[in-house]
Order: sequence, then structure tokens, then C-alpha cells
Amino acid sequence: HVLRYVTTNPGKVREAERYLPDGSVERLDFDYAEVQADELGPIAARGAREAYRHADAPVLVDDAGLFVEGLDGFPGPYSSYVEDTLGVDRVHDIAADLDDRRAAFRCVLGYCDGEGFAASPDPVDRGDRDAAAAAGPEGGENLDDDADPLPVKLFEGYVPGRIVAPRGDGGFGYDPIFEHDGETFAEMDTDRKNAVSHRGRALEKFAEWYADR
Ligand code: ITT
Ligand code: NA
Repeated sequence: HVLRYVTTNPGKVREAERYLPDGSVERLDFDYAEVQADELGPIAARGAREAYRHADAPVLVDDAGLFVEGLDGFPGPYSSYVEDTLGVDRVHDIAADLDDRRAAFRCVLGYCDGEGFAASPDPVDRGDRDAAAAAGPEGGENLDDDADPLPVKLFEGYVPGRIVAPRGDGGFGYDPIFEHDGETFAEMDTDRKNAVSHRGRALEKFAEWYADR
């Protein structure tokens, strides 16, 4: 079975391909409805169900966001909208005036193939969400409060860092203004970013689970 990685963002697939066997994943350019929610989990869960019903094949959706500590987590689930409207440079300008420039990227992967998951009688298996839980209230309870019975399995990843003036040409989105361990994500190559990133952490958990599926 080819796995559909559901995203309008080719940068995400470039990162995801490193975790899955050659030829086992292809991008499905499908823009699922992003429900308004203050957490990524419910957005990914609903997106996975919608994408599965659209594709009628196994799907993985990837919902991510940048959470700036000194802005109470903004732009968070609105990161895509804010990138398109304000833009990355102005997010940096706003953060530059803050005392606290700490930030984190979060990623939630939602998998749906129309079948249940043996290890989890629940409609939603929350997967391993230790990192998100440890990271604070954003990772919080009720990852998916949707009543839709179609099972979805969620995988989360988190990386701490801080907002800096833009540096580097790699990556995509907010990568130039997100520094982790002295380098921005845009200064890292894909393997280096994957080794520390929110998406890399989530993909690692997913790939380990998916290998036995
Ligand atoms: P899809 O929803 O179609 O997957 P998207 O780019 O809108 O594409 P998200 O809603 O998950 O994806 O992304 C929210 C925003 O965060 C968006 O502006 C992305 O560019 C950005 N983003 C996501 N992952 C990122 C990463 O690893 N590095 C930098 N920016 C990232
Ligand atoms: Na999106």
C-alpha cells in the first residue's frame, strides 16, 4: 500500500520521505478543512478522516505550528494563516520586542486507513504524547473530542528554540527565524533538521509503529 502524505506543502514530504521506505509514500495535494481549534490534535484528527474519505486509501496528515512563548503561544494553530498574511519577517519583528523569545514548533501526524487499531479500542489512539505533555498546556487534554467513530491514530513531536532575525536558505515557512542549538532550521540540511525537529520526532514515532502495521 502506498501511503498518501496529505499536504499542500512539498517541504513536509521532503522531510517525511527520509523516514519511510523508498516508493512507499506519495504526496496527496488535498486541502482539508482546518477547523478552528486551539490545539493541533483535533485539526489533524478531523483532517485525517476527511482525507481518508476523499482518497479511500491510507492517509497521513501533518498539522504543525509555531508557538511563541511571549505571545502566549501565538500563532500556534493559526501559523499558516499568519504566514500568508503577516509573513515570517513580521512575526520576527513582533517577537523582537519581547523579553521572552522562546518558542516551540509542534507537529501532530494523524493516520487513518479506515480500520481500527488493535492496541486501542478508543476511536482515537493518542499515541505517544510525552514530549507534548511535558511541554505544557498546549499539548493538553482532549486531543480529539470529535464524535466521528472513524479511527485515527495521532503522533506528536515538539522542539524548543527561540525566535531570531532570519538566517539561512534551507527548509520552509518559519525555519529562517527559528533557532535551535545555535543554528536556525533554515541553516540545517534536511537530515540535521529531521534529527531534532518536531516533524522528525513525530515521524520517528509513526515510522516505528507503521513498520508493524
Ligand atoms: P498543509 O496544511 O497543506 O500540510 P501548511 O504549510 O499550511 O500545509 P500547516 O498548517 O501544518 O501546513 O503549517 C502551519 C504553518 O507552519 C505554515 O505556515 C508552515 O509553513 C509552517 N510550518 C510547518 N512546519 C514547519 C517547519 O517544519 N518549519 C517551518 N515552518 C513550518
Ligand atoms: Na495547513
